[in-house]
Amino acid sequence: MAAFWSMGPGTFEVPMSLFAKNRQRLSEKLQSGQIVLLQGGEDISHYDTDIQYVFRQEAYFTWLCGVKEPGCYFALDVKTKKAHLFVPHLPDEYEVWMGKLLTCDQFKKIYAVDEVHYVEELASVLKSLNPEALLTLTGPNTDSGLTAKEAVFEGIDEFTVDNETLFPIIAELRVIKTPEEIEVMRYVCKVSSDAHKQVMLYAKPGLKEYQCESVFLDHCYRIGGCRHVSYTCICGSGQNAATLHYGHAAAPNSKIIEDGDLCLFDMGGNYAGYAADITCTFPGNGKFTNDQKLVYEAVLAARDAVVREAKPGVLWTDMHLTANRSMLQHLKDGGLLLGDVEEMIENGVNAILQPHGLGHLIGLDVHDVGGYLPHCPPRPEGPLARLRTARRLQAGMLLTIEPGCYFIDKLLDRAKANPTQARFFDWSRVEKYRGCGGVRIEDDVLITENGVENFTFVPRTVAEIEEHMANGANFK
Ligand SMILES: [Mn+2]
Repeated sequence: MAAFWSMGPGTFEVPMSLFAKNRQRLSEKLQSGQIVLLQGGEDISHYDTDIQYVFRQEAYFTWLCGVKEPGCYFALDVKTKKAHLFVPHLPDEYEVWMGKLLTCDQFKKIYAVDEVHYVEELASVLKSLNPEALLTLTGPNTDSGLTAKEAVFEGIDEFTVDNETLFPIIAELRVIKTPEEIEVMRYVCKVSSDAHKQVMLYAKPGLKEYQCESVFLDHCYRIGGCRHVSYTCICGSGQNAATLHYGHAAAPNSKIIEDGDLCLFDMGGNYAGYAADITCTFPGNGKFTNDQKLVYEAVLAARDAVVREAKPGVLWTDMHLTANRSMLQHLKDGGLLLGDVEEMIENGVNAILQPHGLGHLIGLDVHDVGGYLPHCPPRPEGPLARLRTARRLQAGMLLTIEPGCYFIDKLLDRAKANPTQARFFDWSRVEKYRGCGGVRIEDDVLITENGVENFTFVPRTVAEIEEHMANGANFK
């Protein structure tokens, strides 16, 4: 029987052939004599205690082999195409606390690899393979500024190590998803979409934001088998909707949802390491006010414009501006903004209302790798510098499309004090929006040969949201 990983009946079966295909794609880019060597993640303790975080595997390691355990290494011999997994040799005593230890043979079957050895055999096994070079992985994460951790082991100095070749190749391969990866993404996006719909049924004034968060977590885990979410849930209601990274430890989604609040909930499940990242904005009481509707539909127009225009060959920077233009035009038609839309963009009005980029690559990392590789357009200067990629779209990329419009006091004050920007706002209207938070609509989409396939299935129009919520807590 073909090997797969799942969380049991009813959850998605991730075939181990997904990872074998990734190895195949990688070895096609490399040369005989090279051996790829990656070191997986380690268990991490809570400070000086003996309590550990639930282990989450490092993403490049997952991409190469799908191995779930900490403390492993993985080698891919390009000449023979053989996959070698190295697992920690745990003491017998371990069985008392952690359960039966797997044998090397069992690991071999579970992960469908050619050879399994203990980590202590790493140097001797690699020596017997007689590589011209070990390719290790290190390079910058352009979102965090941190660096991928290079494999090290005792005895590595006896090998020729090349730590430059691998990174741009493997990062680029991660950008274009295989059909097998696309199916995992489709699943995690569906589970996350359904979880958002449950939240919208449950939400009502008087609840705390985290009670809605818990409905999301429950659905993703209980129904979808997603033990993790991809990032800390952002569940802002009212003014909190304008705090882009709300939900952190000092602001733990604990406000009470008031009648009349908009809820901006940005949450995504994680399955087998693959991430979803979806945002829904809806009225806590189930009915949009006219003012809320204007802003919501401006953001929806931006989303729709990108879904219409995104396709292979198009620049992501152009999609960002397409979204901005649609939103500004809609707000102008609604009387919030004044003047010419192109002039608004020249003067940075778009970045006052939407300080973040249109979206990002998504996959094994929620902000996935490959945004600014050496062969890609560099990070733009000026107002587009916040974009996480400036690439031309290609079929097989997965991205989020997440336009937003926020009423952030600090930015509005700045615009009001700046005559080149202030003239574009009808302040008698805009002032009334202070404190109301904002709107974001975030979909996860696949770029296909013809355009876009949307993996997000949630109520999106005002009518759809109000109709869906009418089946929920507000109207029972
Ligand atoms: Mn996102």
